[in-house]
Amino acid sequence: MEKHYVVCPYCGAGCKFNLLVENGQVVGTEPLDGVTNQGELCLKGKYGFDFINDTKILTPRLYHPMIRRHKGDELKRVTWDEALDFATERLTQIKEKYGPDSIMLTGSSRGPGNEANYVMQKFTRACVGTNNIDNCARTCHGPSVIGLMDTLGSGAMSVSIPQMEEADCIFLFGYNPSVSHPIVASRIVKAKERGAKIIVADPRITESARIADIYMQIKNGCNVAFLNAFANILVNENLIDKEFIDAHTTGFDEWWNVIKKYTPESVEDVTGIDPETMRQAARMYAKADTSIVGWGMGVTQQVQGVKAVHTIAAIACITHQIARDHAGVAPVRGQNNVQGSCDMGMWPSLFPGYQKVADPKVRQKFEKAWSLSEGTLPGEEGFKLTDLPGGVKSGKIHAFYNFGEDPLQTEPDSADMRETLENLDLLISQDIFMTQTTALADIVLPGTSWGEHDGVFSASDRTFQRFTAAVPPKGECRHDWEIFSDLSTRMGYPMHYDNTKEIWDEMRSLCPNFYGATYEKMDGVGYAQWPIPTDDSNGTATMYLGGKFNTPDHKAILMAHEFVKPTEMPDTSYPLVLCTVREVGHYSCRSMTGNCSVLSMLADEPGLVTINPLDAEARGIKDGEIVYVSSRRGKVFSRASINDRVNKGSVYMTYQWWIGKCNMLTMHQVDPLSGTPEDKHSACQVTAIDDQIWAEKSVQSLYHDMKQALAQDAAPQDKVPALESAAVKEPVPAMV
Ligand SMILES: Nc1nc2c(c(=O)[nH]1)N[C@H]1C(S)=C(S)[C@@H](COP(=O)(O)OP(=O)(O)OC[C@H]3O[C@@H](n4cnc5c(=O)[nH]c(N)nc54)[C@H](O)[C@@H]3O)O[C@H]1N2
Ligand SMILES: Nc1nc2c(c(=O)[nH]1)N[C@H]1C(S)=C(S)[C@@H](COP(=O)(O)OP(=O)(O)OC[C@H]3O[C@@H](n4cnc5c(=O)[nH]c(N)nc54)[C@H](O)[C@@H]3O)O[C@H]1N2
Ligand code: SF4
Ligand SMILES: [Mo]
Repeated sequence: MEKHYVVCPYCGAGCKFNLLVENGQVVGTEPLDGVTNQGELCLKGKYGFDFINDTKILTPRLYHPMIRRHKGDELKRVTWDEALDFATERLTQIKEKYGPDSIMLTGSSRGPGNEANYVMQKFTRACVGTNNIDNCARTCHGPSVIGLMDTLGSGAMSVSIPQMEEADCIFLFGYNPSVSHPIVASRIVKAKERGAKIIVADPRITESARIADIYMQIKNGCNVAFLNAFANILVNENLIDKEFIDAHTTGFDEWWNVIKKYTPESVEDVTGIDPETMRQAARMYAKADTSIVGWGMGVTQQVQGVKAVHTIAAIACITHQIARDHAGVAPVRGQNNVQGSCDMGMWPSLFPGYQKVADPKVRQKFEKAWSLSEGTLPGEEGFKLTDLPGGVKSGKIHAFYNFGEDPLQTEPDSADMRETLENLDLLISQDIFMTQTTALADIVLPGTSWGEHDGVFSASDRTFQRFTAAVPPKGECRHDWEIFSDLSTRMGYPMHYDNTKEIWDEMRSLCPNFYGATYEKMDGVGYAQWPIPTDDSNGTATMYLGGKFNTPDHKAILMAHEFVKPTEMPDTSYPLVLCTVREVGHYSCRSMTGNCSVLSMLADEPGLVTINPLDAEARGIKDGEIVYVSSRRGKVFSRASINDRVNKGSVYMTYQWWIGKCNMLTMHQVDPLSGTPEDKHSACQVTAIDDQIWAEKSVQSLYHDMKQALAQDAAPQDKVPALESAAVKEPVPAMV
């Protein structure tokens, strides 16, 4: 049996393991002693591998390039030459007619790795000539990156994942690690066993809430009010470090001018938290020797996402629970390589290594390295991923190159997103599976999968780790970085690399903070944690040691904001809050987990809508029944899961499902400071369905039809047998 070391392609915990290969097929996994996982794996790491083998459980792998020459044509299998020549012709036409900024691209935070993303952003900037490049961090921890850069000077976790086990207090705010990052959750359990205090603030009673010393069941959408009150207690009870504030921060007086009004009593209506409980939590956090505050989508997918992050940073700074080992801020990044996409400059204002496109000196450096004449690289910030719908409507964006994302499943307001994608002059999709987005593409480019290529991923805590190919590429699939280099060359900007190491070495030569992260250092279970300017260590576990922040004067900037309510509050038509969260066994658009034999058995369509027993009873809904969930944007089937661990007045859906697609219901309303959608808060209604037999059949037939349509798109020449449709006696919700 062959063994090849990899880093997990699911969450950002960065677990290392071997892929076990027999007769050219991946047959299993074996945990390794990686720096973050130390021999442990969660169920996705253990069982999430066989999608590589093209199980066709959900959708087929893409094996060959395809194009549709004219809108409305069927996708047709073509050679690589035909596909890339067609892409060259269409992109060049659009660039000449509407300018380079009419083309938008997005990087992939999943399987491809840092090298492919580096090459894609180089193609975007040097060949297309635009900064319109982004990645799914926009819908995710974008507010953490921006909020922390504003206040501390760097957008990443200030501590490392292993340090979470060593802290004396862990405060989890809008973050559910037992589902999202099980190996981080296991470290939190170990910290608890060691005697650490756990504080949780979340509207749902999560697994972490069950082991918490203080659990606060906050109201949905109250974050800035809650954090302001928490900060208010810290100052009023003198739980702050005045010396640290004076020496290492600026703006305290203006900050306090806002915060001083927010006593816990004054916002109790908004937060739902008894002031005395909040006081105890504030004391616990501030008085512990070392505290880490961890947060997730409960903070960022809100209209005040960046503002909440500013306040969290301020709380850590005024208590000096930062800039020391085991004390700091932990926005634990979601996707396995979303930290990496940001590291590689898949961001409309940043080159690789967080170097600003607006800085002429930085542009000159990249122009020289990329053999461009001076003044060629654009200096204006490009479009964000969530600018796509507006950009297409206003005629500013004409082409979209989608690399390893599935916006039709994962962006809000799917009906509007479908219209956006259909109205583009050109949609290119480069994926490993036939996804809903790829099915709409004019050009489909099949990349090799994780397991079939080499590269480096960045874990959530800035740890670079290498992963290697276990099996050869399937069909005609090519490495993502080869596809970009070939296309760029055809478009007149030649690029050639022989392997990922060449790309990596070019990248680190241009990024001072990554320079010491050599391939040699990252062999096997080796790793490199940035900042790592030189080659003589494994890098930096704790940032800002001694209070030296990455701002121009090395001082943290304290920022405070007034609380504003979420955009769409419940009313008589839509009386419930819809909050969208995660499914433990499935991952994002589920193209990968849905094709794994073990994981696909854990949960299936139409997914669940979790509802409090009182809300279910008021609607005559029984546990396990199919129901309708509707909002101003649409109506879908889901299955009721009655559970008193969710608060009354709110329901929770996961975003993995096609039939029970919560993004049919969410709205395209974003945090103006980051462009991040307000996925955690919109208004909805849940209604019972009398005829359950009809509802079950409708779900099955819709699901079957979608699977069949995607299989047909992936292999237009193969006929897929039809299944008898359910008798439809009333129109079923429209699917997109
Ligand atoms: N199994 C699995 N794991 C995953 C993923 C997956 O799809 N499946 N996705 C990955 C990705 S991309 C990411 S970004 C991470 C995300 O990981 P998390 O950040 O844990 O994501 P969520 O579960 O969406 O939201 C976290 C919590 O926010 C709470 N919340 C909701 N509204 C509010 C509020 O107003 N205030 C506060 N304070 N809390 C609130 C929710 O109840 C939820 O428990 O997970 C990663 N891990
Ligand atoms: N309602 C709601 N919506 C949400 C969220 C929510 O909480 N609620 N969360 C948001 C968050 S935090 C995130 S991060 C986004 C995630 O949104 P996406 O990034 O769209 O989701 P993924 O499933 O990670 O998409 C990865 C795609 O890359 C493909 N892929 C994997 N490996 C490779 C490879 O090696 N090469 C190529 N070319 N393709 C590859 C996969 O098949 C898949 O189609 O979803 C967001 N959407
Ligand atoms: S915790 Fe995350 S990185 Fe680790 S095995 Fe599970 S999904 Fe993979
Ligand atoms: Mo994410």
